[in-house]
Amino acid sequence: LTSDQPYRTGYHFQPPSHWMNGICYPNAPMIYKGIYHFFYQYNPLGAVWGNIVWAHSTSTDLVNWTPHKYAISPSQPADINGCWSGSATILPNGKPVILYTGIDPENNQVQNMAVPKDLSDPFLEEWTKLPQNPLMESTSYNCIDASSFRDPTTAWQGTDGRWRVIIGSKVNRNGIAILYRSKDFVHWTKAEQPLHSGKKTGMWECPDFFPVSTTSATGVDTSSIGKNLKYVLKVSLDETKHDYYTIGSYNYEKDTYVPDKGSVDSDSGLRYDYGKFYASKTFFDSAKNRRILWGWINESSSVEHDIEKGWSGVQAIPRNVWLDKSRKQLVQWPVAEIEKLRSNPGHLSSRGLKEGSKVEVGGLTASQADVEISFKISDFEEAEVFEESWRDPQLLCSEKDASVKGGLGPFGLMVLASEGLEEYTAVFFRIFKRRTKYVVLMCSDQSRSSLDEDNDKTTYGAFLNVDPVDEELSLRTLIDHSIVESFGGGGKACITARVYPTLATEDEARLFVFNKGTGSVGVTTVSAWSMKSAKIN
Ligand code: DQQ
Repeated sequence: LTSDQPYRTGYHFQPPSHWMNGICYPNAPMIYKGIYHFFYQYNPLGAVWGNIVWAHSTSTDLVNWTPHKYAISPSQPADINGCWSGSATILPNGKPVILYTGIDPENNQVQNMAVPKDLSDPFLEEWTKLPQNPLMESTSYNCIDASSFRDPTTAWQGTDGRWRVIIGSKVNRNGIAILYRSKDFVHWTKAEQPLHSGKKTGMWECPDFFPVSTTSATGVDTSSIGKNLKYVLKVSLDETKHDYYTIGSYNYEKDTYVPDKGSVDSDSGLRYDYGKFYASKTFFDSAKNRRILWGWINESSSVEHDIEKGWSGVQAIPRNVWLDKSRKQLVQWPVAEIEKLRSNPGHLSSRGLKEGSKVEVGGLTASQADVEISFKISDFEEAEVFEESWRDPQLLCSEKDASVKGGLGPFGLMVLASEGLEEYTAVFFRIFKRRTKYVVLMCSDQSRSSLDEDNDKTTYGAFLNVDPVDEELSLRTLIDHSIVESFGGGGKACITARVYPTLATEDEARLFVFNKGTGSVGVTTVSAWSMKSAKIN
């Protein structure tokens, strides 16, 4: 089967089987009685979007997944035309509830609730919808457009004990997080003020609002209240298909969120991932006191290709997420559980990378691997001067792609490479001099990833907030057939790409470390493993 399906993943979550097609995004991830639940938007009838139901899988380790029957599918007038995104909330009595968007007979978006039928079933296979649904509706009275009113978040309790939830929306092209409050979780009242809004961003899909600790990397419950907390508001921008976030404060009295800096838009917003990663959602893992982020990675191939291969959409590896010491951004790292799939470590023969070096990391299955590498620069003489007009890291990475020789860099990894380098994806750094400091650029260059021209081979890039004088420059890349998921600077910048090599598949794929810059670069550590396949659905 594998040769017909060279792009199916070995350890990244996909729907059950390739003839059951679907597009998926995470809905309502949660942990209940020690079992992780993952729900996702699924089309049982095809490899394109439509006929949306909630598919459901569970896991005890976030690595291996067991499928269950659909948790929620259209049955009530309030969701007869589709069961769209939503979130789970674990109530103080330990009971999980789900709020989700239903599409009603008039194709209006409304918010509904479902509860487990049998709380003694750890798999929570059966869900009962409330007869009162819909619980929240847009009306001409409250001026919300019924086609832009969706994706309720996990609810949180305010200092007054009432529940709060936000719903994504827009007014003209201004994104808005509409706030609702409830005493009993069933009767919801719209607040006069939204929690937050943004200018000219377009629709805010799948908002997520959660506290992060300012004193440790451990996660906190969504309803936590206290001094040592900052808040994160993330929105998925329908117009650009990227997930943006800001870090800020939540005023418990006024029920408003104020970002410390910037806004959730393409100009100044921070992104979870500078490649493909959308409609993501976090949950608090009470078993391990961490906050976990799930994101959806769609295809970079044509719809025809999706239909031909019979599936579309995968999930990123769940990421632990916490506030960076600078308090200016988040840090993300693949959950530690994934490391149990590591086997057959690879090896690298040389440690110093002079100009033009290309060294193979051998002895592993390079189409399904986990690579960690650290670089140390001791001589910055060759660093080129950073030009102040270089605002857009993605543009800079595509202009200065992996084939463009530089001063310090490009250096990094060539993954999913064919023997003759007809195909490769390059994940690399460049270091520029900017006055007395240095700027680190991280790129994922897909332009030579496949000989098949029918794919989107856009190059991605991000600036990485690491000082290469004091710190080593680390890169971790999870390679999984058609996924290249990279974490720079210990998770300060993440870039996920989809690639479809025609030669560099299965055992033909190679892995190289390279340096195409004139300046020398030292490799301090390199660890690479073949990844065993997870049991997924
Ligand atoms: N897709 C869902 C919506 C959400 C969007 C429908 C995100 O609920 O806004 O499948 O891609």
